[in-house]
Amino acid sequence: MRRSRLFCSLLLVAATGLSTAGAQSAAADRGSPSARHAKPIALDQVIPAPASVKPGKDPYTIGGRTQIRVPGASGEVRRVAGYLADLLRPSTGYPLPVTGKDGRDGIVLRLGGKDTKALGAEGYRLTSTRHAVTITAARPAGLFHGVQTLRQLLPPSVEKRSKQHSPWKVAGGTISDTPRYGYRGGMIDVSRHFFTVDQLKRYIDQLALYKYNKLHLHLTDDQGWRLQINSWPRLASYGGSTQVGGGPGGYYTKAQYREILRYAASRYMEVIPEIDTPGHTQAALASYAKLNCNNIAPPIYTGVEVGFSSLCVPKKVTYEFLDDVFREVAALTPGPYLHIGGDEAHSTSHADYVTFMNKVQPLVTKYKKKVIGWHQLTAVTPAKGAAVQYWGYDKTPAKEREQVAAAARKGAGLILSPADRSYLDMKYTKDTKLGKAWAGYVEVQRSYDWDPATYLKGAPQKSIMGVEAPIWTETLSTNQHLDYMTFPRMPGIAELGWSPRSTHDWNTYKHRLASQAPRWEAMGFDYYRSPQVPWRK
Ligand code: TNX
Repeated sequence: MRRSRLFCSLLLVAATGLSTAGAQSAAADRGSPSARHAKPIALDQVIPAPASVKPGKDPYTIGGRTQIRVPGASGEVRRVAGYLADLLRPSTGYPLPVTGKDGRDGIVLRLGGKDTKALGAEGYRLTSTRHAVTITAARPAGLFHGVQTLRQLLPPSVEKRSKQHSPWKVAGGTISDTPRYGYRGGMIDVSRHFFTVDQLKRYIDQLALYKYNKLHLHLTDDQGWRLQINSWPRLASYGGSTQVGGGPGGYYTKAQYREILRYAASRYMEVIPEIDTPGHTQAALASYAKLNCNNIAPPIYTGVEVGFSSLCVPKKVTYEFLDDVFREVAALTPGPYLHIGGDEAHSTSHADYVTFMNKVQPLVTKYKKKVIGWHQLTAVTPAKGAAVQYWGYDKTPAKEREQVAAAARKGAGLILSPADRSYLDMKYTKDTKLGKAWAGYVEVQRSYDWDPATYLKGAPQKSIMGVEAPIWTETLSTNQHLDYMTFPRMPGIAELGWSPRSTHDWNTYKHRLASQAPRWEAMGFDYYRSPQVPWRK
């Protein structure tokens, strides 16, 4: 009897993640004297590292009478204030009313005003004094990013959804912060394994914590077509009916896709839909016999090989099909980009690939969208305004790299997602049970320690749009799987995209990263306990 009780309480501790929470946060949870006197988190401990930090004197303390002020604010600023209130109310237990009344105390979200121009579309300034924490920005996205910073300045237990007894102090001083790059993307492969709308919302929230602003959805591949297309209904109903391993798969109705977009937009994240072509198309080929050169529909695929399928390049119907798909996807998607894939088309001849891409890019621009393609797209001239996504790794031949750099010199934008740095599905070490290893093992330091500005030799600075962290899901099917591969690498890619190069330093970063763990635990996120990171026991 005794033994089983002990066992139960041990289980409980493990389930709440308290066993590995930082000593400081555990003390904070209990409201112990040491917690009450605990120093607030220093302003420069945030991930991604802020562009500029000036420490001040007294901290601000959120209390039972704190109000969230949005003086004279638009609906959008009120929404950001509401989002902040929803974050803070459960753990603080305070009412934190949102008010339009101006005042010098409380938490103040202020849009526009003098000196905000330089903050740009996404920057913010956070000033903390004894009386108030004020977040100022030129645009609502900046306020949202400022709120993420404020979150990280409060004790980790702020992330719990029940009342905690921490002193809710924010260190005094000023942060002025703007991103290094405008493109900071996360990609999730919903084809190999299907993830529900709620799972995507959870992933969006994880990305938003670290100021990502793009969500690239890999919607189609050999193993599943995941978006309803009215003019070709079997794509989703049949092509979406399974996944790797033969499970039931699934797809998003148009209403569900809009719901994902709406949720992403509420986190200031733009959705980039990908329809992968001409390879990675078995789900489409299986759904419609006429898309195949031999008019025979192959079986739907549930394995994990790549490079065996191709749309039929000579057939007219191929382009009618893509015209229909792009028209419907473009109509659903407010963002400027449509990703057309183009990777690993190993069963399309080079000549066919060139013919295909030259015909298909205009189908995207026709619907007023800009093209993004994986870097193989540089085998042709990318359309005007197009971006190419580099996913090479240390073994990528120099000739291939140079082809991409040359396209960038001619005006193509460049998104960097080197597989041996930013691929979240790569194993950390040989012992990692999940993931793949074709680009090598990617431990946390390797993932963090590179510079987007110099990574691709010969690419001009102005071509570099930013970075992306893709998570491919051949081996990943649950939230726990995603968490384990995402954390702790995803925050590092965020920092490469946001923070000035001058802040880049593994030896200080690894400590900042370690202090994120109690937050992940408070939110119920699993993570890989990398021996490279000095986690607090
Ligand atoms: C390469 S990266 C792929 C994907 C796989 C991934 C697995 C890219 C554009 N294509 O089809 O899922 O590797 O790591």
